[in-house]
Amino acid sequence: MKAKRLTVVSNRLAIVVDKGGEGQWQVRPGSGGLVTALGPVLRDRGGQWIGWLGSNLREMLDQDTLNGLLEQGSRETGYSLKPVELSQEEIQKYYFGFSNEILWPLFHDLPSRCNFDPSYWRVYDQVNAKFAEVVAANTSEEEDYAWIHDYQLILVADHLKKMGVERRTGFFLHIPFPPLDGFIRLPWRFQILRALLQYDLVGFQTVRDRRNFMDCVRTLIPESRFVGHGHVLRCLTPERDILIGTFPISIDFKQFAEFASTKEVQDEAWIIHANLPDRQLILGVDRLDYTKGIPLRLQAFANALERYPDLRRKTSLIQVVVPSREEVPEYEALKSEIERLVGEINGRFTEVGWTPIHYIYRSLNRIELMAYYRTCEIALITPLKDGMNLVAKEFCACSIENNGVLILSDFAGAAAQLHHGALMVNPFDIEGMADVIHRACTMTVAERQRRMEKLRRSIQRYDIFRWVNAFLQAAVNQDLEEFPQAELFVPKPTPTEI
Ligand code: GDG
Repeated sequence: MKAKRLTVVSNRLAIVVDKGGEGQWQVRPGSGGLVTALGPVLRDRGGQWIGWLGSNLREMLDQDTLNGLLEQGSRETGYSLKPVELSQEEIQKYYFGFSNEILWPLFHDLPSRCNFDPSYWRVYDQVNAKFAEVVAANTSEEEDYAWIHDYQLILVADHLKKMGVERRTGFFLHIPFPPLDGFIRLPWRFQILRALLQYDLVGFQTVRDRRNFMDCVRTLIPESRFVGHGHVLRCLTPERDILIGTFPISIDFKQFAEFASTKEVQDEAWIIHANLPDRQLILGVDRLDYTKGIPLRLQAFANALERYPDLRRKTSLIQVVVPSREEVPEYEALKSEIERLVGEINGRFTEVGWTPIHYIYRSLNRIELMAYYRTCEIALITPLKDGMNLVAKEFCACSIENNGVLILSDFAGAAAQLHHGALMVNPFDIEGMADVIHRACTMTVAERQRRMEKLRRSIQRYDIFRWVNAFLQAAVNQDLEEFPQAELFVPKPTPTEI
């Protein structure tokens, strides 16, 4: 049976509700990889998005105002928004606790950063049950396909089953899946693994992640086996059979390439260029996170300036750090470390008319971000581990003159697709990264173009729509195009979940 509506379920809704400059409540589109990726996919298709609004708004807003803002958000995004309400304790233990102090570091191979507090598990379980209730109330077995996203919501399908609710469900993990010796440290390893096996389809970013998952299933559930080949395999367990696949996420290449050539972006790019003339610009753009490898990257840049004096006065690094999880002490410590390093390196190398590192600690608007992608000749993307890394793909899409150089970590999911055209680095190797920075700065135009053409072709071919279609084909044997346009499908009224 064909699904008529796509329901996306993620920790955060696709909008941000906050107070604007004049103290008025406002709705803004959310930022981050998932919204960028799925917004275009749901728009005008009667799709819906279920998620948490990001803060405890019920304490600050009355019901009518909130409903009005959600309606406005739905009109602006082009799809229906269904909020899940969380209490302060739930936010602390499910989101900051289990998700970000346990699963995030463990899945990024940093178990020493985990805080295995048992109370986190109970609240994580309870919040996942809450999400399952909202899914159950707003979907039907015949009409919907519920596509659940990421590590915060691993238990949703399990809870739907426990509630006796039959739904077609798929799960996509945006972050890496860890190797067996990391995963088995998790005190709730059996529960997490068995819960993943309750989905009909589980998708991973790369073959590496799927292989790690298969190793864990084979070891912890020895009666299971895998059959098939290609990007989707069948996992047979004593309880049920499910599909597991690899679906590397991508971007709306065309939209990025077109937007990069608009006058607004060109004007902004010109301003950046005019203020930083006669030098090559290297760009780093990351959320504030210890997985992104920012301190080692700064050290590598300093090492390059030290060992290759020809780079001085001719090269600057623009490092954009987007505030994230600032309430967590570890993130605050990381911010201080980055700021200390920037100060130290600039203090050491700055000369009249040249500052080695331009550090920006805020979220850029879209025009500014595109302008930096266009102006900077080199992107330096060096996560210690990353599910994919969309910034790498966006930079290439915006390099419309084919003159950008991508320096990419071996441990970004994007490496599997982009290693042919990028300069690959080990993000733990400071001198190795410094050598590659020098190589990028001195690369001939012909080599830059040859590499960038290859990168752009690959991203254009496998864009966000290919990603969605590949997942939906595996899930319900259906393309995005086969989900009816909004006017053809009028969803049944459902209770408001607030
Ligand atoms: C997770 C996984 C995976 C960045 N700075 C600004 C800004 N951005 C946008 C970028 C990009 C997104 O945020 C960041 O995406 P990433 O993929 O790099 O990283 P995560 O947020 O950690 O995402 C990751 C991803 O999910 C998707 O599956 O690739 O591995 O960790 O789209 O453009 N946007 C704006 N201003 C900024 O300053 N507006």
